[in-house]
Amino acid sequence: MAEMELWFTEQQTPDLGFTCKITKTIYTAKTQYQDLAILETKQFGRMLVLDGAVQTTIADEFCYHELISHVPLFTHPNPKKVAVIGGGDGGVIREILKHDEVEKAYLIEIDREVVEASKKYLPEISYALDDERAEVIITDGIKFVSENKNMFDVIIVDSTDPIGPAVGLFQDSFYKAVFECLKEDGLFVAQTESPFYDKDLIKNVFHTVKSIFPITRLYLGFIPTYPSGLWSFTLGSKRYDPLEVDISRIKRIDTKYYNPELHKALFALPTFVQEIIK
Ligand code: AG3
Repeated sequence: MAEMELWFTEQQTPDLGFTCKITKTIYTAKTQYQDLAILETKQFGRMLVLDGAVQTTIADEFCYHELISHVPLFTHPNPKKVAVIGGGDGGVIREILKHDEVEKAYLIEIDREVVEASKKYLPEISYALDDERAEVIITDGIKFVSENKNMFDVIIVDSTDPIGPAVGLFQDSFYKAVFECLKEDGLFVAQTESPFYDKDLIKNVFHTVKSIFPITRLYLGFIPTYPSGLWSFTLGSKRYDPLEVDISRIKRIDTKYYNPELHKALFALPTFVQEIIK
């Protein structure tokens, strides 16, 4: 008898699905905040899924984790204290710790079960959570940034889509709190979804950040498993402009996507994306 085939579909839009063949369901749980699944896919290796949305896979996680980390960290001349809001899989922490000058990287994650499942089933992504420079704090990121002032050089917002537990991470009051939580020359980056499907969101976030931070920039990357593949990141900065970085001074670190030549090129936007943030 032929083996039964199992397929997982993320419904990326009401009218479009992204489907992968599954060789094994490694783990599923209903946590306090969301549905969690770790699947073994044929195409991308292990995959973390939250509320039906692909968060990361072994094959393409480097694209997202490098882009959201190295752009801000190489824009700040001396990032010592860094916080990640969300990102319970630990991929961003792993990239941050490639920077020797970072003394401490905090992971502020609301859902303990995401951290635990990632540690157990996605060690390639999560291993740096055990580093002595990393500290995991299980709490609401919104509460954390509101309660801490003038504390970080860089904040990276590695959230899920703006539905469910992450809604508040896309609101004006959160970006204001991020501003206060940063040191006087601090900067932050947030993942801000697909320029193809989420134009209104990108527009709103960009203009909100622009009304709070002296420097606001949008950059793009390619993440194969995310809706449309084309993904945006919004950067707000108090002093340092990513476009003013002297790229000859960027240290070579071990990366597969990011490199110094890309640093400024990532900010060159297709015309339809320029239109979104006009
Ligand atoms: N955070 C962004 C995931 C967004 C994906 N959206 C979707 N598949 N609809 C990823 C967390 C990785 N550390």
